[in-house]
Amino acid sequence: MEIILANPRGFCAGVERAIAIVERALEKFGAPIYVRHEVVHNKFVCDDLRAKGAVFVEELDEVPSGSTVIFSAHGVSKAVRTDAEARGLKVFDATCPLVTKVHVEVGKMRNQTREVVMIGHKGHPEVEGTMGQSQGGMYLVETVEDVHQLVVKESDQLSFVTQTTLSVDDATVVIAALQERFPKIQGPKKDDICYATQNRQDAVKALAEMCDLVIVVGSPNSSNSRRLREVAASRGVESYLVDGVDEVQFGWLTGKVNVGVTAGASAPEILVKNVIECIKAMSGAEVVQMTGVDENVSFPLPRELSAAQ
Ligand code: 0CM
Ligand code: SF4
Repeated sequence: MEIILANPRGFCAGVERAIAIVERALEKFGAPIYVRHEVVHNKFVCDDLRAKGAVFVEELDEVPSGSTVIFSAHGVSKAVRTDAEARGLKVFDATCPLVTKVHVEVGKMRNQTREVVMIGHKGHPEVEGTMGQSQGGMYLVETVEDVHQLVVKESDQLSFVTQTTLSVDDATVVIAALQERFPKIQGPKKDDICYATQNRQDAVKALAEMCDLVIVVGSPNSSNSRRLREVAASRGVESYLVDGVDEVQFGWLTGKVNVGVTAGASAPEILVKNVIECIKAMSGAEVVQMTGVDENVSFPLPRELSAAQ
């Protein structure tokens, strides 16, 4: 048996930055540091930060006034920013710059009095944050069916944006349906799916071609991790999402020749390493790395938390 590792996999630049913001804030100001929503959607990462003094909350009314709060990588609505200010909180913003880019686009579109259709998953914090860049004038669609049902005010004045972590293939189909129904709709060149999502989906497609089992390391609330499992499964390959090595089942390996392993953008490499070690121990498999694109992306920390300060 061979274990084939997808490349790239695991942490993206936005996740590295978001975790570093919490760690640096803890170092600089001491515990507790409040974090609005899981800073990234990974249980191991959040448990580790919690042990260091981070306190995760869902709403700002759980944060004592005068405290420091960090917004998660997924971004927040304008109302949340205003609320934080009104409560006198010190804010560090761990919103991924690629999510902020979409917020800025929405702002520009709304300033031109265009209505905006967002393609995304209902209830996801990134969708709530992006939809919350405007009071009204926005619509959410998830599927082609939603596009067919959509009622807008001015179909000649429409734009669209997307969640950053969608399935590239699913988004293409929904965008095509929007363009067919609203021929004048404007949008980004292709979509707003980020480089990390795109690259990890490309890698898992290549991986699935070579494997009869794919294991994706990531938490169940991580949108991009879930999409990786779906993409592999859509290639007809038995695929599982695991939060860690404890969830790997011996029975999955029976009769398999090549086992593919990858990880979502919020899953640390230590979890991948533990899964590999476990499969090796169970089966005596060899480990092979797939080649893939190099990612040389990094995002600076907020000035107050950067090393020079
Ligand atoms: O958006 P998603 O649920 O995939 O979030 P995540 O925390 O798993 O991954 C990183 C991000 C963002 C935005
Ligand atoms: Fe940013 Fe993409 Fe990573 Fe989300 S998955 S934090 S949008 S780089």
